[in-house]
Amino acid sequence: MRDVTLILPMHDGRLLLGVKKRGFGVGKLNGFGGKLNEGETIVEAAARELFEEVGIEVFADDLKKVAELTFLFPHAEEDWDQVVHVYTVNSWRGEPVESEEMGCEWHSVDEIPFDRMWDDDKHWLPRVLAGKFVKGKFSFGEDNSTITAQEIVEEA
Ligand code: 6OG
Repeated sequence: MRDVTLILPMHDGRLLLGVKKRGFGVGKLNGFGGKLNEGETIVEAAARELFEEVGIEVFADDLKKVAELTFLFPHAEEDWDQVVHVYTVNSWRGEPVESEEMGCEWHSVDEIPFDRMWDDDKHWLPRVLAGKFVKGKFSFGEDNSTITAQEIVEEA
């Protein structure tokens, strides 16, 4: 199953999110990230995606892994299934800026608009925001959007 990155920049009790403008998950509010290029490590890919999608530069060491999520789409093509490696980062260079792929909006961690996000986010993101490491597995139904089964394990 392919490895994918998802990065959540955080500052002052707020989370940087963006509306995905094209491709997988179009229209949904999400963190930043995507597939690995050939020869890249997961954190190298995460840093590259952050720069490409929202214009900020991070050191790989500043990325903190906070979750590993497996998403299964039994009603879609097999390449939809993926393992998403989620990181937070609270230190970067540059100002976040909207790109062709992603919008860019700040949200208070107390008021995350889960209704604009993937169905799984309301289950794992609050735990990550509470400082937990989360391992999760989510299966999606025929609409490829609603969760039909889930397992979540929290690690301290
Ligand atoms: P591209 O494949 O377009 O990047 N992603 C998900 N994020 C959340 N919150 N929930 C999901 O539930 C997700 N499935 C994928 C990983 C897709 C981006 O979307 C994330 C990547 O950051 C199913 O390059």
